[in-house]
Amino acid sequence: MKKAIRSKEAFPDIPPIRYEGPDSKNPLAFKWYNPDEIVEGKTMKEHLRFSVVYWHTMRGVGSDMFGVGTWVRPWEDGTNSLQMALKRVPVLFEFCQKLGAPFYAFHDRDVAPEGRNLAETNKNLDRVVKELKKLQNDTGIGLLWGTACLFAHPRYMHGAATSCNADAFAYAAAQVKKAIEVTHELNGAGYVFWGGREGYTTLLNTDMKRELDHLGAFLHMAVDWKKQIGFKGQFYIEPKPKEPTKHQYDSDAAACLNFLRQYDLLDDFKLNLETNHATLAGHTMQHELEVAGSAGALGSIDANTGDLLLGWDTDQFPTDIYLTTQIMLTVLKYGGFTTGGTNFDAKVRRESFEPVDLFHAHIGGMDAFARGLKIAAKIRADGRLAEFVRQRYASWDTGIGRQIERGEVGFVELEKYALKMGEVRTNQSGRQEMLENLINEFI
Ligand code: XUL
Ligand code: CO
Repeated sequence: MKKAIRSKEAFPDIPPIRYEGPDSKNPLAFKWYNPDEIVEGKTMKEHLRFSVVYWHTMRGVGSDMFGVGTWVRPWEDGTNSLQMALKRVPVLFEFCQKLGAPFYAFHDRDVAPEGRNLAETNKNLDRVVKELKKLQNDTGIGLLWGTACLFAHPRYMHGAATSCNADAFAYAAAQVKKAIEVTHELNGAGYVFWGGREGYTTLLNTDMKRELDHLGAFLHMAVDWKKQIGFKGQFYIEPKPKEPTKHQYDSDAAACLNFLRQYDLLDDFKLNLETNHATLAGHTMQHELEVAGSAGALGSIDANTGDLLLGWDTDQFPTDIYLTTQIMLTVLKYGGFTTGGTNFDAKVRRESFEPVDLFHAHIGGMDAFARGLKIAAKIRADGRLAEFVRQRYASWDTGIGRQIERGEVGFVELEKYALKMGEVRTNQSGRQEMLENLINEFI
């Protein structure tokens, strides 16, 4: 741990969070996340690559559709000024440092306020980026990914890259150009495109084909710019089916992959998958990870969880060990994170209004993922689950199965084979219940 980053701390009563093991009763200690512990040949820190988000943790206020903010943040002065933006930077780094989170993520407008025009806005951003860079260097904490907020300002009410208004498209292009530049300046490991309003609220007023063509063109411009400035970070698309729009074009992993393929962008993008977005799409997170992983596009995750009894994006901190086990099983299966990480796109509840709640929330999420990682590694070392799946497909390893997979036979040969074979031999039971019991042996 490097030196404390300033004399006047934002969280003076909170010590650096340490690993104390499963028997600890200290709520401000890790029970499972032991950063230097080796799992499958890498430290937990290297596997999980935890990241804190600027938007919820630094800019959230605890408001909802029915009420104003409730969160007490003593360092805030109540303004969205450049001065306040600068004062907020060391708070974020103190938080990450005390928590032991190696990364953070932001939208351009989370870190710096808009000015009277784009030039002034860019100047504000440059000023704050200078500060972010300084504190990154002082603390060793890095930027997991940057992104542009293309959904909050009224100019984007109809969308940004998919707006009916060409001027809005142009403004968004200028904004993303700058956001990629500052992400590059901060040595970001990636850059995310989440299409907040890239969708529609009614098809009565929407030319879907034209909007999708524009989105494809926009992303090509972003790829061109990335290459031109030499930014080596990974581009991601973050799927979400709805909210704030009724339908978002990047609705789920499969829709994103299809879009990227259709517009010849597959080589330049991976996916950043968020649990609550998966559930809003009617999928499990494991499904989304599997769809991305099997296409070679599993990039990063936004770690949170929804409430299945509520139909919206509650962005709660993940605490369900079964969920984190499933996530880590799939992440490990596809080789683990490289540029990506476990980014807590999650917020404390409106009633959890004290600064210390930010620590409880992140500690819980980190411990849940550490536990999921350890359980997943044990299931993999045990090997019974993988062996069951391998056995289930054994008919493809020899004989006619192998010939089909190798493309050596077509309908004519298969008809001949079926006529000779008689009835299909019964295969093994799917054993779902047995496998569910097997997973529970490890939890
Ligand atoms: C919104 C969401 C975004 C993205 C970044 O649901 O997840 O915060 O992660 O724009
Ligand atoms: Co997200």
